Amino acid sequence: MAPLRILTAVPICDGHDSAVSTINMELARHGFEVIYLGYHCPVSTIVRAAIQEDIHVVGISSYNGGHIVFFKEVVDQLRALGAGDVPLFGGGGGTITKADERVMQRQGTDRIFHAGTPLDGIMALIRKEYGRTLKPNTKLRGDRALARAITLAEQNPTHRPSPIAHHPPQKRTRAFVVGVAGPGGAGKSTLIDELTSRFLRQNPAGRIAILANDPSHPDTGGAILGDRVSMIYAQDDRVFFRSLATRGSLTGLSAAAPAAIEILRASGEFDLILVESVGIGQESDPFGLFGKKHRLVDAMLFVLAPYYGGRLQLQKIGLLNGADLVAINKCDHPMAHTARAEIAARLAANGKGQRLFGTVAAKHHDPGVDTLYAALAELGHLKVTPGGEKPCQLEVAP
Ligand code: B12
Ligand SMILES: Nc1nc2c(ncn2[C@@H]2O[C@H](COP(=O)(O)OP(=O)(O)OP(=O)(O)O)[C@@H](O)[C@H]2O)c(=O)[nH]1
Ligand SMILES: [Mg+2]
Repeated sequence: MAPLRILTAVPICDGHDSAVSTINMELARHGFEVIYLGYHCPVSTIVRAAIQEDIHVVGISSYNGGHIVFFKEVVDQLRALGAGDVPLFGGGGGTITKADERVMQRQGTDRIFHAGTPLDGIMALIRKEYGRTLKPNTKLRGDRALARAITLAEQNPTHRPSPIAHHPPQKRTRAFVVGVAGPGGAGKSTLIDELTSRFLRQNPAGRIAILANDPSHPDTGGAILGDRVSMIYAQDDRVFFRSLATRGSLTGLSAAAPAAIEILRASGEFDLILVESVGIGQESDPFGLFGKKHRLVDAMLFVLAPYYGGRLQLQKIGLLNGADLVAINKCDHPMAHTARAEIAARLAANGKGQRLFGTVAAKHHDPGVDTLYAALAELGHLKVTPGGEKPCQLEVAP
């Protein structure tokens, strides 16, 4: 059976994330895949993620005292969106009493794990009660149908389910597919979120899909799929976001990623599909840029931070030969100036007209990200609302 996928979150107006972090680590250690949303999460964010991630169960860690109302709202919204079969459990130490639990169960919550419950017991119960194989279901509609098609691809990466049968598109859009790769922690997810904000502003009716690959732990098979935590703008109904664990694939992508891209393309729903690789090093070619296998994407954005080492390390990064766009992110770092000069020289030596950008993804409205988005939109012939973004001078010509 494929690993259980669990969505965890802390409710809005609650910053107690220490308990859920412990639970997340324990879940991963027991071979579960955890999609973590972080703290201060509104109900709508949790419900949207539950649907798009096609998880087995939602787990909420709540300490702010609002659990009776909050859990009920999650159940109600899941039901309203045709996902009433998705179970919900939670914990909150001594703040959720046994009497509260009884009320919550009547309102649709499955169970509460109270203070003092041993972690091993929690894990064993989750495996026993919530482990099941998610099956094809022709009754599913919209994002849920799309999400289930990707789940089936994860179960059998060589099988190509027909998403159209499940998900008749309202319109037929030709998607521009961009691979986003780079070392772990360079800011890929943060940058994707900022690019998403520009897409949403400039395409008032368009949709964007994000496929975020994260590594499975080689020892346990579990995974913390944490790319959603870096996302602010991507918490929007016009964004379809799916996290994929690599499950032993060493390419930098889940083995199901090619099928997932195909499913998203074939749905006709999306103008832009961004595929984030796991944090990768010097020898990967996740998107098949160099001709040994089928090329998965229409363009590739390589993201790196200024502290990559030195010139020699740059020479070793093969993807710098194939990237269409290169972003030096974290340009607020003191080494950014040197990095720009070194990378510009590296790209100039390639002689392929690759474009280099300096970005600070951690800053909203960063002009470097504006310029990068403009270049991406131009490459993909994406709609750009006039006046949406002002040009800026940060681009470095290689
Ligand atoms: C640590 C802590 C903090 C830390 C938080 C650090 C962090 N990043 O999480 C700090 C010091 C920052 C803090 C701050 C505050 N805290 Co505080 N905090 C606690 C404390 C001591 C422990 C909570 C905890 O992490 N427990 C560890 C977990 C692992 O164990 P557990 O709670 O027993 O949970 C078990 C199960 O429920 C289960 N579980 C829990 N969650 C989940 C989720 C899933 C999916 C699953 C499967 C299982 C599960 O796991 C455990 C297994 O045994 C509690 C008191 C207490 N003893 O519970 C107060 C407590 C929660 N805090 C409280 C308060 C009031 C606050 C503040 C508002 C204080 C203030 N005035 O500033 C702030 C608010 C912060 C914010 N932004 O939200 C109150 C809440 C009262 C209420 N709701 O009515 C408590 C109860 C203290 C009290 N008695 O007054 N707090
Ligand atoms: N100072 C600074 N920090 C940034 C910038 N962009 C992202 N970060 C921070 O860098 C950390 C990693 O960012 P992510 O977006 O998660 O990086 P990632 O490349 O997606 O990471 P993986 O998916 O784990 O490989 C986060 O704490 C971000 O807030 C930036 O421009 N400047
Ligand atoms: Mg990431």
